[in-house]
Amino acid sequence: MTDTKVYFLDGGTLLLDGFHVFWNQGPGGEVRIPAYSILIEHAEGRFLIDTGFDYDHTMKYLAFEKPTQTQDQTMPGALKLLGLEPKDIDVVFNTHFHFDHCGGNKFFPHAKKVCHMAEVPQACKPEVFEHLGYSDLSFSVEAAEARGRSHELINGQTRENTTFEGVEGDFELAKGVHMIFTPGHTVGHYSCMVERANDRPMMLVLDAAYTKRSLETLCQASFHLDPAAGVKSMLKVREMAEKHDAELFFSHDMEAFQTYKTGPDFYS
Ligand code: 5PN
Ligand code: ZN
Ligand code: ZN
Repeated sequence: MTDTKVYFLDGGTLLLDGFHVFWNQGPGGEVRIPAYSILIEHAEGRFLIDTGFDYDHTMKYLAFEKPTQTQDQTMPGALKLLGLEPKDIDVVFNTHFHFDHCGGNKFFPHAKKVCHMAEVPQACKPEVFEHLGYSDLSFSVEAAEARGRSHELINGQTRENTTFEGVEGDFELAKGVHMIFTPGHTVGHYSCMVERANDRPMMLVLDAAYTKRSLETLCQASFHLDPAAGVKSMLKVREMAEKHDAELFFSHDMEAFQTYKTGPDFYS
């Protein structure tokens, strides 16, 4: 039995105002944040958690975020650094459908797709203030049709190859890969804790807390559905991380990300 390996797939950067990263706290000003996906190589298969942003989509709908993405930071490019191709991925799990987490789904028509059962319906009919977050609909024929954007499906997506298995609550995606339901940021957001054979578990906080400071001060991003639920989810992540002595990894913290292993380097 092979030990589980965790790879961070660098997906480039986006620019946000400090008041978006730290809701009602700031300080304001330009903050460049990383975006990444996570590959879990497991005895039960290759699991990809999120798929980053699509550069062209971001330039079309969110050009003010001044995206940067090299070839090596595209989904196929990042996998190639590990000697892999999109077809090598067995399961894609989307923590939520914000554009910076599902832009590369189009490269995985063959993979099994899993997400919270309420996320696709929410992407089909988001709250008015969620439209920009749920702007990349290339992950789902159902969502693109519901939003009148079927013309953006140019990668051979079909209902069949963009259908998700819906899950709810806390569950194990594979042995030792614990999906933790952390709603608030979105209706069906998940964080993930991965057990390792010879080291502390990894707590992948995802967008429940963009940065280390966010979790420490319970300050969520301004992009959220339910801020009170978001605070509860941050407390849940803190408690679980403490209980299991887990190492914390944040979704959009440039200072922290610069210390993470990326490319062919992995955690095990
Ligand atoms: C990086 C980023 N930019 C904008 C939005 C948004 O409107 O909802 C989520 C989000 C982002 O993660
Ligand atoms: Zn998000
Ligand atoms: Zn995000």
